[in-house]
Amino acid sequence: VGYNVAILGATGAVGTRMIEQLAQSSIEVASLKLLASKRSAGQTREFKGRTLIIEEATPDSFSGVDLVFSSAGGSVSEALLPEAVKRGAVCVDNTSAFRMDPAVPLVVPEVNADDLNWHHGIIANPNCSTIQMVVALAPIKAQFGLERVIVSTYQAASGAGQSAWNELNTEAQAHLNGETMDAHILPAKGDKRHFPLAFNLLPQIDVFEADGYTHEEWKMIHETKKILLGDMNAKALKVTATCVRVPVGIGHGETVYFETSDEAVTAAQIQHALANGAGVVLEDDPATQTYPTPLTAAGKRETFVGRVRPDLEVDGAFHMWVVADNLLKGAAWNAIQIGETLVARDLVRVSA
Ligand code: A2P
Ligand code: 11C
Repeated sequence: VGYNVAILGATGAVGTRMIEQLAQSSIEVASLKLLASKRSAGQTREFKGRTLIIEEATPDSFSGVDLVFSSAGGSVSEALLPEAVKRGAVCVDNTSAFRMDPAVPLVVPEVNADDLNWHHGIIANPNCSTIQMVVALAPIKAQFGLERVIVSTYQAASGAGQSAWNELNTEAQAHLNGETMDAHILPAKGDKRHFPLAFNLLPQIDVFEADGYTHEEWKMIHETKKILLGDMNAKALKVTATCVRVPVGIGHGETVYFETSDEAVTAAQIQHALANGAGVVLEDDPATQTYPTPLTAAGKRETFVGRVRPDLEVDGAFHMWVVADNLLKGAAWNAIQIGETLVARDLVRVSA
């Protein structure tokens, strides 16, 4: 009994946490394959007291596998996940490769779990900064309507992968030792120029689009529309984003301005909706300086919200501060939670 599971990208910042979250999940695992590049083949990792050997991922790695969790980069997903589906596996993909495919559900279980019902083998896990924002916005939208969102992000280095996180730590150490900081990865792997993140802020996450927005900002806009309204170009909700990398290891922060459809709604009503929202923890009390931070959110599965207050000039509009562990709710936990939901709804099968 149980499912034959594979984790693709098992050695990465997210893959490592997928192993941990799977071990703690309700999914019954009959067998687990840990897949990565040739570079890591032969290394070992622990799962529930057993030592597993990392294998190089190839199309045939997926023979006999029921459920795949993948976080090895978009091009790896594009090459291997269709092969896995051909072999009968259902894949939960943490990369952006398939998110905007209208035939692929983009799912945050607290928000749109019913979209899992129409999957054809691949389910996309949204971008980390999108996930925590929609978890906080969903209960507000459900009760008071939502017309406009303006978000600014404060994103941790680990969002760009283990190597970017290592780069931040090395730069910080070098700077404190009075040495020059060398940057090779951030702000965006493969872009022309690189800048240190330590003791700095980088207003660029991912590469620039022709319109002057970064691709991360593009994702936050279109993924939010697809998750909340079912259409990546929906006009009924206006969304815009500015994404900034900050010298934090784990935990993305976001300031979110939103306009509801109800001009009479109060901050207390918004706080009540958030306190009862699925996956949300409200930590909001200025009198006791209570609000979430990356350090307090790291290692947790929930999305934390504080600083809820009305806009002083626009009726029905509010500001809030949203924090979550980008590697857990933003990636590994949301993926495993999708897996748990697929199992609970008997959807771990590929249909035409
Ligand atoms: P490897 O460690 O062998 O390079 P991160 O997001 O933290 O940078 O991690 C990326 C993950 O994707 C790692 O597990 C990495 O494995 C894996 N990966 C990178 N390239 C490939 C590939 N061509 N095939 C399979 N896995 C890959
Ligand atoms: C970051 N949000 O912090 C990005 C990483 O689309 O899954 C996640 C990229 C993605 O750099």
